Formats: sequence, C-alpha cells, structure tokens
Amino acid sequence: MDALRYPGLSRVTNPTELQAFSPEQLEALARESRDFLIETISRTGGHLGAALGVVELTVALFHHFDFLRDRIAWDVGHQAHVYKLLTGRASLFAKYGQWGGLCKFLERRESPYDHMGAGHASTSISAALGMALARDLRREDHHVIAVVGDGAMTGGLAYEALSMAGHLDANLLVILNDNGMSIDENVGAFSRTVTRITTSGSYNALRDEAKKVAGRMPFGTEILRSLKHVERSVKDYASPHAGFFESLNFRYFGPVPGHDLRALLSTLAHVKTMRGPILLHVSTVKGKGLGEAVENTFEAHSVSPAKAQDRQAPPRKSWTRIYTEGMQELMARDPAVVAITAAMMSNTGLAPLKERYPERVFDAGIAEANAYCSAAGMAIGGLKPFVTVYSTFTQRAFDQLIHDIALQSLPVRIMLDRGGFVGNDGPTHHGVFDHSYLRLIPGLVHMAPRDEREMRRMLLTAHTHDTGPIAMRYPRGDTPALDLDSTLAPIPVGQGELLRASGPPGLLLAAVGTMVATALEAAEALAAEGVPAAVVDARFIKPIDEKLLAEQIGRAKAVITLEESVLAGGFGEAVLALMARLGVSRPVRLLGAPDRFVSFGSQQDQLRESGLTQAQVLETSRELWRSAGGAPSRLRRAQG
Ligand SMILES: Cc1ncc(C[n+]2csc(CCOP(=O)(O)OP(=O)(O)O)c2C)c(N)n1
Repeated sequence: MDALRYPGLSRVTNPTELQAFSPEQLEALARESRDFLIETISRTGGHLGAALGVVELTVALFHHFDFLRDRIAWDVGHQAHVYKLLTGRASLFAKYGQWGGLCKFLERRESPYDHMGAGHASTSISAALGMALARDLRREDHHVIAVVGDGAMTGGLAYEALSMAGHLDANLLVILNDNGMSIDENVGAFSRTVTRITTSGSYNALRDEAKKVAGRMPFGTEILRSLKHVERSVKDYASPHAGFFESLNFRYFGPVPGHDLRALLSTLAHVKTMRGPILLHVSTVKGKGLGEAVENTFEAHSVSPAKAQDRQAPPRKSWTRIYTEGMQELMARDPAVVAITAAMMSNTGLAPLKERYPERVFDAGIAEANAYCSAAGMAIGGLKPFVTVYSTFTQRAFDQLIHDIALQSLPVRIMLDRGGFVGNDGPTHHGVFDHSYLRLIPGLVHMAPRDEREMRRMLLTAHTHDTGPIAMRYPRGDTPALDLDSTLAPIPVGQGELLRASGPPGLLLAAVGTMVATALEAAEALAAEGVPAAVVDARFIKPIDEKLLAEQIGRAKAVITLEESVLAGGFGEAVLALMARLGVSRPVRLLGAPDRFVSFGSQQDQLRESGLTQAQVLETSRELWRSAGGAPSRLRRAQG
C-alpha cells in the first residue's frame, strides 16, 4: 500500500480502530478506500460498481460494529471489497480473482471476518437469520446484519427469510442497499416501487413536512395522535415498501442517503440499540465515484482490464454471441420462440434480442426457479421457451426441471451459458455440475457443442425437439469464428460423431463439448508417436450414442472419456455403465472436474488442477496405453 497516496488506509491495522474515528476521519478513509478500489480493480478488472456504492456504508458499519464478534452476511459478495480492504487484505487486491489471490466474492476460509461465503444472490437474509437464531439459542450477545441489494430482493429466498424472521421476531438488522440496478436495470414490481419512491422529490418533501408538523405538536394530545396517523399514512402512501416490510413485522427506517456518512452513522447508532427485525433502507449509486461511467451502470458492474489486441490471431467469437446470432435467426423464423433469462439479459446475449423483440424476451429477475417454472407455463400455452441462464444458476431451479418440466414432458429449451470452468469468478460460478444434474432426469436431452457450427446445429435441434425438455451447455469465452453454410441441419437427438478413426485398434478418446478439441490434439500427438488413436465427439451427454460408442469401444484397447464437468454422474460414468451393460471390459480413465471445489484463477489454472490440459491429457493417454499393454510409442522408444 502506497502510504503517500493512502495515508489513512495504510495506518489502519485493525478495523476496530475505526470505532474511535471522528466523522472527518471516517470520511477521509471512505475517500481513500474509493480511490484504492478504482485504482486496483481498473488494473485487474472485476466487480467495481457494487463495491463503490457501499463505501460509506461499510466504513459506517465498522464504526459501530466489531465483525470478529458481530456477524455480517453480504449478499452475492461482489460488493464486500471495502470490507475486505479494511480487514487486512489490501495486498491481495493485486491478485484479485487470480490463483492464490483474492476471491472476487466471499469465501469463509479467506478471513475470520467472512462469516458467510457467497457468490449466488439472495442468500444473505436467510443466512443472517440462521446466525441470529444460533446466537439466541446459545445465549450469546452480538449483532447480526444482512446487506442485500435491490436486485437480490427479486429472489424468492429473500422473502422466505423475511417472512420467517418476522414470524419469529428475530433480532436482526437487514440493510437494503438500493441502487436501482441489478447487473442490468433491475426488474420486478417491488423494485419499481422502491425506485419511484426514493427518487421522488415530492415524496421527500411531503414526508419531511409531515414529520415537522407532527414533531411540533405537544406530546399525548389527540391532535398528535391523528397527526402521527397522517404521517403514517403519508409514509404508507409514498413509501409503500415501508408498509410492506412492516406487514412482515419488520420496523422500517429510510430511505437514508447512502453516501452521506454522517446520516448513516446516526441512523446506525439508533437502530443498533433496537431489538426485533429491523429493515434499514439505504439509497446508493452504483459505481459512485467513477464519474462518467455512472451514466452506464451496467458497464460499472464489472470492468475489464485493458487488453492488447493481437492483430495476427484468427478471428474469434464468444460462445454467447453465437447463441445470440442463432436465436436471432430462430426468432425471425418462428414467432412462437421466446427467450427468458434470470437477471442476466446482457451477459447471456439476450439484450440485442430484447431490443428487436421486446415482447418475446423476458427477465424473471434473480429468480431462476420462476424463470423455469414460467417457461413450463409458456410451453403449455403453445410457445417455445428458451430459458437462457448460466449453468451454475440453473442449480437454483433443480425441482422446476424435474417437477414442473420433465415430469410433464414439456418442451422447454434449457440454454446453459458458462458451462465448465469460468476462470476468475471461481467455484461459486463454475458450471461443472450440469452433466450430472441433468443426466439423472428422465426424458431430458442434454448436449454440448464443440464449435460454432455444432452450436448452431444444436440450436436447431432444440428448436425442433417438441416432445420434452432439451438442454445445451456452452462455455465462457471465445471460439474460432467459422464460415458457415446457410443451410445448417439439426443434429438428430443422440447422434455422436466419429471425428478420427484409429486405423488399427488403439486408444479411444470419447469427449464432449470443450474437451473435444483437447482430445483431437492429443490424438494427433499420439498418432505422431505411433499410438493409434480414435476420437468420438459424443455431442450428447444424454442420451449417449450407444451404437457408435459400443462400436468404437469394441475396436479399442483402452478408453478415455473427457468432459468439463464433475465425474460423479457425468458423461464418463454413462460410458462406463454402457460398457458394464454390454459386458465389455477395457482399461478406462475418466477425465473431468475433480470431486473437490476448484479455486478461482484462470480457466487454464482450473483445467490444470483437474488434469485436463492438453499436455496432461496426452500424458494420461500414454500411461493408459502402456498399462493396456500397447506397443511403446515412438517417443518412448526414442527416449530410451
Ligand atoms: C442466483 C444468482 N443469479 C444471478 C446472479 C448474477 N448476479 C450477480 S450480481 C447480480 C445483481 C445483483 O444486484 P443487487 O443485489 O442489486 O446488487 P448490486 O450489484 O446492484 O449492488 C446478479 C444478477 C447471481 N450472483 N446469483
């Protein structure tokens, strides 16, 4: 930490020191913290907007609470950067999101100050409630706080927790950090009300006036009582969410201007002394301090580091963009095609479609279960819904996939972006479970493309598949852009492809999705060493192409399966089960994500950790070939 640039910050050795700071000192510290975040995260890239919105709030919280004793649950965790900064983690910001560096979200193992890990939204109130109940049962005495964004308040889990907390009269402080934004503009009726109110000048004037009048009246008179009633009505009229929270047995305070540190300090001093469920509504600006970028809050949510362009490299396209292009064609051709996302309109590539077809593209909010269940209803109603949600967030809708979709054979298209390792977002966001959680559902088709052409064809497969649910997962990142013929055909369900024959019996590499390219490269290298190698692109995780695989396994001396998903219940196990059923015995290796959570870092770091890099796959292949009694490769013979 540069002590000249950040004199106040560099002097803080323990956040409890902030309890003795004056408001001026706290304001200076907030300024430095904001500058520090802008400087470091602009360099590394990462979440910035949300964190800048809660700088003053975080500093004010440290003035009033000791988070080694008191507990706090930050929702999502992408806004807890100042919290990390003030709890001794400044030096880790240089390695933000990198292997061995600072987590972009929250992990309990990172610091004793991080009581609840996070990455997925809408969990904070529920987790804080649990901590509050544990405290009371164990007769402990400390505060418990949840900080939740207005975006996260579109998730049902938040309401379930409010309802339970209100019912139990739990001692809990919920701070609603209301910046009017999710990643894109927030959606939902609740959010619309909050935003309308907090930005309404007439409401604020009306409220202040009502307060002033009520405050001037002598205590205990009838007039006061009726004026209090008037104030209450004004508040309810102009601030209906106050009534909403109060109906759930929460005492409501706010909206407090969230960048006014002194207002926050005095409000927190007040609510800290109260018992029962308290809701403190704070209005903040996402990306506060970024200047012009605040005009575009979506841009401020997550910034990318400046990258040098490689002019020589062949053109590449993001998988998400290929999806957008494919959907554009489908939507133009078939008016029954609709798309639904869950608060990821831009990141899943639906934003351009929303512009073109505003009535056929829906945002469910951070409410994946709602997105999938309403898609079931749309399918019943005769539409062709394409639910477009990250693989990791679809975990939230597991029962909708089973109970509301598959059990009723409804043709819902399940489009899973960010399948596989996601790099710096880390284990909360890896899409490495979908092979397993989809494969176990009866009647559901699951596929993964290896390149742009395959993805476009699979979209056609999904479009034509009307007899039940069908899923496609595709990764984060780019793939070589291809020149595609205008007449692509759908891939028949369950049809794999032999991409490389081995000639004489050799090693079979059966891969799916991103791992097909790795398998092909390894096979080329093996062949150059004199080891016959075949490659099958399974395309379908379910149903697997039993005919093709049985044929190729029958010809092979040993088999390797490759997938960027956990092995338990995945594609490799489907191949093993097939072999067992056929009574075919061969030496086999299953390659995939390991049975542990793989940390944040680069996607390459994560593949290495899983034994899935090209070099590792090649080495595993050689070992397997040797153990299967294959002739030594030319490379081995040459080595000695
Ligand atoms: C279950 C789930 N779905 C989607 C996301 C992706 N996501 C991360 S932050 C975010 C917006 C959160 O908005 P809000 O709670 O208002 O916080 P802000 O970023 O505005 O501070 C979304 C949709 C997520 N983290 N978890």
